[in-house]
This record gives sequence, structure tokens and C-alpha cells, in this order.
Amino acid sequence: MARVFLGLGSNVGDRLWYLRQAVDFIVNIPGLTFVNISPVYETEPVGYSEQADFLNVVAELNLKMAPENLLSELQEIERALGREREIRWGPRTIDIDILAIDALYYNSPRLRVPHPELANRLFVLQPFDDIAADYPVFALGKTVHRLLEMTTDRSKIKYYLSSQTLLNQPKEV
Ligand code: A4P
Ligand code: MG
Repeated sequence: MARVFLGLGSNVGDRLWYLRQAVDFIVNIPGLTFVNISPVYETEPVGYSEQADFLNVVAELNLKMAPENLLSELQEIERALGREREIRWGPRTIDIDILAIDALYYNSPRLRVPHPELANRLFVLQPFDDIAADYPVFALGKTVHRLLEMTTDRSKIKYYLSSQTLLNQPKEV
């Protein structure tokens, strides 16, 4: 059993609805057990700025499957929630990134873990710090809290809603 952290983001349509649906799908993937989820942050777009603000969260789960299989499951959820890939770093109904899996360093054409942009993104590090400040990101040799202190990302983020608002929602899809 490994600890996995996922980053979720949405900036199209009813953003909260997409986050809730994604969380609901994720906790029902066989081989994943829910542990914790951060508060929701509203965040300024990074990378491609001509787009709406995002809602971002980080979730922690226990993982009992191969990392590439997890990626396939997450991509299936992205597809089910109507995501269309058009612009790199552009608008999306839902984006689910694998941030870290225990001490794993993994680099294949489909999957890189830890996520290569992890240290450069306040919209990931702040919610990650809220639920796992002391978590050591081994490949980077630093805890999440240290990465948060060190990041040069100065984009705007603000607390939006408590984590409770994402849990125990009735299924509607
Ligand atoms: N891939 C490789 N490693 C991973 C990983 N650890 N987790 C591959 C997930 N996917 C991984 O991703 C492209 C390919 O990355 C996948 O096919 C997968 O095999 P994608 O989600 O299809 O495309 P993308 O998301 O448009 O590109 P990319 O590079 O993944 O973008 P990011 O890094 O996801 O950034 N600003 C704010 N404020 N909040 C956001 O959430 N998100 C992005 C997207 C940009 N700006 C943002 C936000
Ligand atoms: Mg992505």
C-alpha cells in the first residue's frame, strides 16, 4: 500500500460540481482508498493566462495498483466528465494530476512522478501543505512545507470553501 497525492483543477462551467464528481469517481476506483482532501482554493491561471480562474484541491489516498493503471483510471474520469484536450495548460472541465506516490521516482513517456511542475505551483503546494506539510517528496529531497516556502510562484490564490463541501455528495451523473 502506497500513499498517493492527486491534484485536481477545474476552470470551466460549474467548477465545484466537476470537482465533486471527480472526487466521487476517484473514491470509487477499486484499488484506491480515500484518506483526506484539502480545502478548495480559487487560483489565478498559471501558464496560459487568457482563461478563467481555477478551483484547485489536493487529495490523499492509499494506492494498491500500478501507477500507469492509476493514470488510465484518472484519464477515464477526465473523459467521462467531458474534458476536451485543446490548448496545453488551457481551460479544462477537470484535470487530474498524480503529484507524488511515496518515494517513487517514475519516468515513462506517459507518466512522470513526482509531477515535474510540483515545486513551481502555488495552486498545488498550498493545498498539499494543508493536508501533508511534513510529507517528504523524496525525489526533490524536501518536505511539502519546504517546497511551499521555496517556491517562486507568486500567482494569486485564495481560500474558497472547506474540504467538507466536496465530500458525501449524492451521485448525479
Ligand atoms: N502525464 C505525465 N505525468 C503525469 C502525472 N504525474 N499526472 C502525462 C498526470 N498526467 C501526467 O496531460 C498531458 C499528459 O501528461 C498526459 O497525457 C499524461 O500522460 P494532460 O492533462 O492531458 O494535458 P494538460 O493538463 O493540458 O498538460 P499538462 O502539461 O499536464 O498541464 P498541467 O501540468 O496539468 O497544467 N493554473 C491554475 N491556477 N490551476 C490549474 O489547475 N492547470 C494547468 C494544467 C495549467 N494552469 C493552471 C492549472
Ligand atoms: Mg494534466
